[in-house]
Amino acid sequence: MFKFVHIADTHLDSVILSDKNNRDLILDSVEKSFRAAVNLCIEENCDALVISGDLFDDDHLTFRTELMLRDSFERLSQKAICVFYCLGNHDPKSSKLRKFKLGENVHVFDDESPESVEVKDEEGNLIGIVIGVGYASPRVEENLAKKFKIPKANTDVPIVGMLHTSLDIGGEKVYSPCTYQDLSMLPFDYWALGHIHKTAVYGDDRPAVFPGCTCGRDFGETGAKGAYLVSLDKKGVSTYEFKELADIKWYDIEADGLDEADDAAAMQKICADKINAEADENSICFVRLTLKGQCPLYEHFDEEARADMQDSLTKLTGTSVTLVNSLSSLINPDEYLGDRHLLSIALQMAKDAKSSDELKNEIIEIINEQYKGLDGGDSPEYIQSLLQNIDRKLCEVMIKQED
Ligand SMILES: [Mn+2]
Repeated sequence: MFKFVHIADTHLDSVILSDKNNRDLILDSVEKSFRAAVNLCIEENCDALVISGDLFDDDHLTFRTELMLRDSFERLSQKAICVFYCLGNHDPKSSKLRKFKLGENVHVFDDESPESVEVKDEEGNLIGIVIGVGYASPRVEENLAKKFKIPKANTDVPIVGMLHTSLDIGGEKVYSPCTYQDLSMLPFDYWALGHIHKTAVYGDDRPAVFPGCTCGRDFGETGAKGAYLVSLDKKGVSTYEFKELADIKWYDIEADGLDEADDAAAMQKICADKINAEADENSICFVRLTLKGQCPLYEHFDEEARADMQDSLTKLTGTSVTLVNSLSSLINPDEYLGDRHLLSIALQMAKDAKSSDELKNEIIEIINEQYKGLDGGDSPEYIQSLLQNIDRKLCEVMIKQED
């Protein structure tokens, strides 16, 4: 049996865009999540810790992180647990990261040609084979999965492939793009992948697994974060199980149903209920709550009110709340259509524009002439999004002017 903990994308020493208190808290949690992976290895009597790239965020390495890693690898070494670490796009071989000694028990895959390493138990018996590649530079357009070969060595033991890849999930094709098909063709028992910061599992009995990052650092990294505890047995049962490691959690949620919130207390209750229903009370939670839809408080909900509500929700829910105002007024534009006044004409024009490709093309032409190089500004989708709420905006502006 070959038992290990699989992590990826810890991004130690990341730049955190937050105030100092939160920044310290988040960096602490990122560090704690790595230590938690090490603890899990020791508690579960694992043979290895497998790190599938992006252990570091960039060239920056603090003394604190160096000391933490040395201590962690040393603790693993004392339990005869080895570490396999393949380089990703954030910590490639070309990185200017300050050099430091990792430890005798740490094997780094830093070459784009696959390297095979035998894993032995304390008696010297072969228990597994780890084959991995590492990024030479931050951009790897080549499909590195195609470079892996069927090992000639003893395959009575489980084989683990290590690769940092975007898989075929889309986006830029510079993170060793490959397909699950490329991976599943090889007789490997487990693919330890990294790169996407979400948990994703492909296949069942010989899975390719993204464990996700070990700890979320912003609202783009929501949900439970941690590691996979993997136990591979050629003759018996193999298992793999997600283990939460991070003590902080990020939530990006929306609150609507504010159409009857006619005072601050009513608004506070709806928001607090929404947060309490979602936030994990056993974690330190960061919640971005976007207020959407029609609300009678729309006109009074200015920046000061938003900040007040954000503070009160932070205190009330025990989470760290970031409140985003996307509220709209109670106005129903359809009520003003078909009358003989300026607003009605403007609304009709907006309505026509929404359904007229000709008009959209005309707008695109104007944008191209006047705002050359505007990122995505000339796409029909962008124009459509601009037109989405234009009727409501027209009502707000023109009715206010009439008052
Ligand atoms: Mn990456």
